[in-house]
Amino acid sequence: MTCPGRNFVTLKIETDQGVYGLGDATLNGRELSVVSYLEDHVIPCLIGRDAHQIEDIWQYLYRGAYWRRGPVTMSAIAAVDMALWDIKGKIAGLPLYQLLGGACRTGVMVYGHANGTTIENTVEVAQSYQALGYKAIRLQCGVPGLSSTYGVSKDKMFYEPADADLPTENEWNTEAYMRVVPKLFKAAREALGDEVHLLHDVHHRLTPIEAGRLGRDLEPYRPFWMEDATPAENQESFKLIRQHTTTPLAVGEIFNTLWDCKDLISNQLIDYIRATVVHAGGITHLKRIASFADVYGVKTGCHGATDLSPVCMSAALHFDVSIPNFGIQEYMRHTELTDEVFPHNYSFKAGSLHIGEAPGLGVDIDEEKAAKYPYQRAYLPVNRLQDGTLFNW
Ligand code: CS2
Ligand code: MG
Repeated sequence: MTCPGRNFVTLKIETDQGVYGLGDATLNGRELSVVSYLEDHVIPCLIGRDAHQIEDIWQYLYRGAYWRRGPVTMSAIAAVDMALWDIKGKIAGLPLYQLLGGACRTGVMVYGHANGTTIENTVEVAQSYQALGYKAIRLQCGVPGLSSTYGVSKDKMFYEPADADLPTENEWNTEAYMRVVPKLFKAAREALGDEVHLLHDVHHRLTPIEAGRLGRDLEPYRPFWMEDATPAENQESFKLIRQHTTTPLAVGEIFNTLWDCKDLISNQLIDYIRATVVHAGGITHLKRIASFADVYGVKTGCHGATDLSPVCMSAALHFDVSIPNFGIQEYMRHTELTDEVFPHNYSFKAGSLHIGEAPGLGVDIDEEKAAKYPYQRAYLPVNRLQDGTLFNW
């Protein structure tokens, strides 16, 4: 548990041969639940096992828990899985992607986050990302009349929504939001040109028909995707969105198993699956999801926010570079302090991340530095309509 500006949970598995592996177990706002799940329920069962038996250990932790699925359980299993793959790569003397079938591409295309309080300022930040070489940029801007909204922060290179010891309250107005996003995309296309990929995160805030309308309003500006258009517990609801728009749909950063997205994928209701290594059971399970998605022409678009540690980002890049149906990787940079605690090999060049050739994941943790930053409780915000109704954040 370390908090170099934000909380991260890291699992370290040591073998009796002195080789160790790392896994990210960070669940934003519920970190201590995963620490307890690991320390009190998982680790006692791992002592003495053969670290090479990655699949058997995955099945043991998934089926053996009886209480399957859920973000806490699957983040804990993910951390064990990442650490075991890290160990296997180190013992083999190979970067992990070589054990996953080798590289299918020369680099991993990423998207950065341009955000601003107004359309003008968001477009300016987007131009600075374009100048840095990004080929894909997410656009999030303030909503006139609202004091706060998702995705807009004072920091322009990273975004940390877990901002207080108790949940801060954001306010929301769907109509005002739906008026501003098409204007944002129109201005961005005019300023950035036709080639750059433009993305947007609705963050679970529309009804299916509203999402259909926004998707249609954005079609002239050809978004790369519209993310989390509507809450996805009811996978059926994406049929309604699909009936009204050809704007590509992405969903899944809060999913934790294939079962959360099986119907969305097999009915081709989405175009990108956003499930990520740390919250969807690790590399072993995420490869299952990607293989299933490949059958239906659905690509990956892994979540990669600041609250997923450099350990997860490293694991994700080995996954991204080695699967046939890679789509895009989110890349919210980490602070310098975080990068000092988690030295890593990946690097950014011309719009892509490159994982490097170190054996295993290619990331480490400086435990001495990590110990200097104790846990600081931090919650994600809650969101209310302007009449006080509790809504989706
Ligand atoms: C967002 C995240 O990156 C994204 O697409 O949805 O910022 C998300 O809100 C945070 O990861 C939640 O901790
Ligand atoms: Mg998102």
